[in-house]
Amino acid sequence: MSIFRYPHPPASEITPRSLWLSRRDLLATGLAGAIVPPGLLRPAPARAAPLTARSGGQSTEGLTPTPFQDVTHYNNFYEFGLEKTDPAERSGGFHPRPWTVRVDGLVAHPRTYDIDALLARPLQERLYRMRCVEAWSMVIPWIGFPLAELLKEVEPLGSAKYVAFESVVRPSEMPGQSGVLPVLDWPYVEGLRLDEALHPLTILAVGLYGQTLPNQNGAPIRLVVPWKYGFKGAKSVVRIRLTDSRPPTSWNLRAPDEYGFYANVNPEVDHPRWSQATERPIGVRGGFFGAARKPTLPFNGYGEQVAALYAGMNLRRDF
Ligand SMILES: Nc1nc2c(c(=O)[nH]1)N[C@H]1C(S)=C(S)[C@@H](COP(=O)(O)O)O[C@H]1N2
Ligand SMILES: [Mo]
Repeated sequence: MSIFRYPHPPASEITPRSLWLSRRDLLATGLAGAIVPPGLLRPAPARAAPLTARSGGQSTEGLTPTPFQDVTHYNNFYEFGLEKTDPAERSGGFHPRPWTVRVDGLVAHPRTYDIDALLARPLQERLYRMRCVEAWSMVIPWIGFPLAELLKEVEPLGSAKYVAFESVVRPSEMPGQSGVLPVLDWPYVEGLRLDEALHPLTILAVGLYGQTLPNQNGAPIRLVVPWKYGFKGAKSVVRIRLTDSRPPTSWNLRAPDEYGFYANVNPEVDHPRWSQATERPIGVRGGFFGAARKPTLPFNGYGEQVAALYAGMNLRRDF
């Protein structure tokens, strides 16, 4: 089995240790092209600023937040490398200022938003489950605002049917983007149907745990769609474009038989290489094989709010 054919999840999650170690060696020698300027190897300085938010009003019954240390040190952000620890360790040279988000495409009023203006909006805290397609999960206290707010301001045209998201391309600050490891093409791109994008649960997050977003979590602004697998939540977003056709998405381009466009969390549709029936809560002792492993819920537990979006669809085919 080639780890390059099947890069998600990283080898350390599912492959034999020998294979995992051999890839680490490859990365360490720089053979894979993942050579990091020394300055980027230092951990991110704590530059977070406090954010104030009111409750988003979602039911958070029974949800215990994953410890901050896990939320910020067990990450997927391939622009900084493939290992879970890479984003925290290698994002210290990333500068989330100045930053703008362009919202355009099929809209009446295309606009460029400055990040500081977005941060000055009324912000909400949303305690959401996050379920990675790799079968681990977290509970994260995000701070942000509904994506629908921005979309309504730019006024989607009647012809707009989808929303495309683009993450930043900055190889000088993102060591994973200058590697030649054939995993993903840059920019990282994602997409939603317009009705999914307008759903009140869909937010743009600018912070977590009461402070601005750490670089490794997608500073300064990222998408969060809690009923979908984590990879739908594009990090460090610079462009949001309304389109009339389904936009290409990074993991679907990489392996269309493994990662669908919809990517709704679904315990009944297994990934071709592992079951999606259960998940390993990060930061909970005994999570991997032990008793803490828990059942995965349809739509990640948000079915009551979102199932109607998919009425009449075949969710096995449109996975
Ligand atoms: N630009 C970009 N966005 C990304 C990713 C990535 O590699 N690049 N990884 C995705 C995946 S697979 C997951 S599970 C989540 C992880 O978010 P977190 O590290 O903040 O928990 O980010 C998603 N967004
Ligand atoms: Mo993921």
